Amino acid sequence: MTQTAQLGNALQGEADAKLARIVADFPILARPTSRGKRLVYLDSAATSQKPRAVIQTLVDYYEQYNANIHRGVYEIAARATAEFEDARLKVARFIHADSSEVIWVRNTTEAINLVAYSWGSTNLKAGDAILLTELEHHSDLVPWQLLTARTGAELRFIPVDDRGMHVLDDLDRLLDGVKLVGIAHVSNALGTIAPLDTVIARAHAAGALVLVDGAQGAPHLPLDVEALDADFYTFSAHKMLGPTGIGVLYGKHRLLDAMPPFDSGGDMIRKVDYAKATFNDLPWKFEAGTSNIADAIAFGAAIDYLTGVGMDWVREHERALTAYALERLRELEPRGMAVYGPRDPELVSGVISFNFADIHAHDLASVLDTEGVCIRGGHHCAMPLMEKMGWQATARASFYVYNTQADVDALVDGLEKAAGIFKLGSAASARVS
Ligand code: C6P
Repeated sequence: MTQTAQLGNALQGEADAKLARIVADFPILARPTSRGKRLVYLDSAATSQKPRAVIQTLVDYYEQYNANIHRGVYEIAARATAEFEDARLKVARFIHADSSEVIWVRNTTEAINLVAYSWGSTNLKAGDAILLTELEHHSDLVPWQLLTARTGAELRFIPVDDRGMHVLDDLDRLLDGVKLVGIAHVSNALGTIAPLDTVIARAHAAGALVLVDGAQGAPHLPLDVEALDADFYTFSAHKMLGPTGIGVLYGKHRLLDAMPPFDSGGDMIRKVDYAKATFNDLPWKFEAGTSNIADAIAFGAAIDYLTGVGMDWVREHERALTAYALERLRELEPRGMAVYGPRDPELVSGVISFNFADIHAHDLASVLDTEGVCIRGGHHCAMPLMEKMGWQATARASFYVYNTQADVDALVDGLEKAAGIFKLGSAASARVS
């Protein structure tokens, strides 16, 4: 064996060992399904699994220092406050922001609604426009529909081509009169990575702000909001190894500072009399009422975990897995496999959407479930995109840190089984190519 081949084998061995260690950190992956199958979890775009460290952090909080924050002076209250604010610092470092710019919310959906109400109520009027893309999740569409309906502003869309790639030819014309651009970092339906640098630079040149829906971006791609120059960036902990019920709105300090509160009540005030109130500093101005303390702290543990694994490693692992999956799915093309979205693993992030001949995506998901393989079938909360593309539904496999080539093989085996059940011949044609 040559020295280069030896080095190659050693590196591969190290990579395999790292992946095996990661898989072992997720207790749910070691539990067989009720049919005695290995759990093959390919639905991380919906929600991710949780490593032991995150689960243990929740247990520790409730067993050792459960108390309300920013109020009590006793020991466990002080610890809860310190851990809660420390988790915010971890998030801030993870995305390269200042901790005053990290607002805890329930999830991406709430973060976008916060901006649509708070920023939108004071900054948008009839004659203005909001520009979205045709790839947006309902969470980055419906709040803007409601806002534009309230204000009389216009809603416009950056088109995508039949591979789900943004078409920017008309961008400058589309940006005329636009006050804010809302764009998904990564499409949950097709995996397309948005050309954020171009869109943000041209939006700013046209005087528009940019909100990036990072629900599928922050979990999978290295992120530096300062370098990106996004005005707002939103994400959910549950899609990045953390618990449900906690998420983040990042916003530039001067923008958040100028925005009125969204919710109001305790904790977000500085001084209150019977007639009026003044508000707390950032970030607490936007955090009314008792926060989701335990889940914020456990999100901090998820951030520690991802930092330990390394976000460059996460991206490279998912890129390689996507390349492998695209290759394996190609074997099924003669039987009607149609893969949607950009086919280049450089242009997508860990999501593969497809249809298999005439088998409905829900039927595919049900057959795969009997083999322990979890995928999502449906419209993926992107109904306008589905309609534009002429798809009733798609099947979607999505990857994360704990997925392996064996998981992709299990997916393909399950699809072979579905082909048998639905008696697909070798020359069946795809419903949509
Ligand atoms: N997409 C999926 O299976 P919440 O529910 O607020 O945590 O995230 C909403 C959301 C916003 N934007 C994008 C791009 C998303 O993918 C999601 C959630 C899940 O694709 C559930 S529909």
